[in-house]
Amino acid sequence: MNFKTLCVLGLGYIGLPTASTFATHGLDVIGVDVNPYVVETLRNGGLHLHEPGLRTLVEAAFKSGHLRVSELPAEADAFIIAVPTPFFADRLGEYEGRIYKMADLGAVKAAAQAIVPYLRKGNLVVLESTSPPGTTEKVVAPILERSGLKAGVDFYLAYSPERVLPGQILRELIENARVIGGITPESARAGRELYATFVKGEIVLTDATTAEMVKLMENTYRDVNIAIANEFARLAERLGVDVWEAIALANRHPRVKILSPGPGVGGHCISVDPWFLVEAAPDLTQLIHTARQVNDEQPRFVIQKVRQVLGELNGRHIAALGLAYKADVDDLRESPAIEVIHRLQAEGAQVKAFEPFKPQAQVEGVNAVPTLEEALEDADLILVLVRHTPFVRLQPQEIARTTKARLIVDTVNALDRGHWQAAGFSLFRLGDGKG
Ligand code: SAJ
Repeated sequence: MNFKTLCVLGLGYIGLPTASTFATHGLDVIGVDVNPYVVETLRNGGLHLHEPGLRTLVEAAFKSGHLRVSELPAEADAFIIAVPTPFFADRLGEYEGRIYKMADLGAVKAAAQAIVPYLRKGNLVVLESTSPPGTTEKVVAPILERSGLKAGVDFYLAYSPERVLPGQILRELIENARVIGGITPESARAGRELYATFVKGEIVLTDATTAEMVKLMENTYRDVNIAIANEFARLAERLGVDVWEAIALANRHPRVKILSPGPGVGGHCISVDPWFLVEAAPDLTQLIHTARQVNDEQPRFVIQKVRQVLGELNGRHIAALGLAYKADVDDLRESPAIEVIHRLQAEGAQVKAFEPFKPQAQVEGVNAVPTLEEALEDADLILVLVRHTPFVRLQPQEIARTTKARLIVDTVNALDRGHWQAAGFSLFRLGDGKG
């Protein structure tokens, strides 16, 4: 095994940085995407997604002469599949009256099929897409075997989850520990040889299904922990307690680390992946299922809070601060902030939203404005939905001069209550039952 050429299928948030990093480490990489817009944009020196440092990395990869992009795969020593695994929008599962979402493996199957004509003896194929347990062995292997070659005998096949945090992808890609699960031990070892090209974190080998499960466990663990934080916030409001204070105090216990409540769980990972475990065994996953429901319902509690502060919402003007799914990123996918805005509008509120990391954002059904001033113009209430650093740094005196609004609902504990009250604002925080 000595991997000199690599074909990466899927040039999204994971595939593109991965392809580029392999290229800058000397492998000849062909990056493949079925979306002609992605391929065209990259060929013309553009970038179809935003991630700190990615532009520099992609430019370096092209400059090295080791990266090219195409709509079709080509022969290579190794293949990496890094395509999305969303859930079906229109197909739901049901177990004892409880509805769950189901994984759509269409893109994984299509990518595996696309490799078949180019697969040769001795090649390595790695699936990186987050997938239900068993996908590598039961879904990907049979498709690749249409080539006439046998998985684990004629070619190596492994699963290796990406664990990088959006906003810190480039650093984490290299530094994080990497789990590689082979359908045979030799396949796992082949995977290690490939990733050792650039991974500085520890590389740990296991079997493919364990590696798939590990990835899902990581994100499910986080989802369940955020759900309990959100439930604590609801409880605190009812019981006259400030949840932010209570969490800070509880976290002084050496073995307690409660996460932060907020307007809900967004993004394309944590709000999706736990469903893969529910789908795998709906009879065994009540806690996981409930946590998903708790987090999905969180926008409703934000509306309730705004209604408490503002009264009737119909015709009232609200400045919504933040559209991204979490702090300091420009990614709007599955964003609870957008869900909150839609719900406010459904109740007749007039919402103007400002997203500092994507001031030109265009979101269906959302009036996104390019400046904070415009959002604040005729607002009756300021609603902070994302804990972006620029919001944490806002100066209350300055804002007091920009807007007539004196009511603030802060869903993410971004603003210091003392400072804002001193400047004449009434600040209400999600989860703060004290005021
Ligand atoms: N959130 C809270 N409270 C918190 C932490 C997060 O409400 O205390 C919300 C965020 O605002 C956001 C959502 O949860 O809406 C998810 O954000 P995140 O930062 O927890 O995670 P992601 O989705 O950006 O990235 C996760 C990471 N997984 C884990 O931390 C276990 C990352 O390492 C994975 O690689 C990524 O999912 C993925 O691709 O699966």
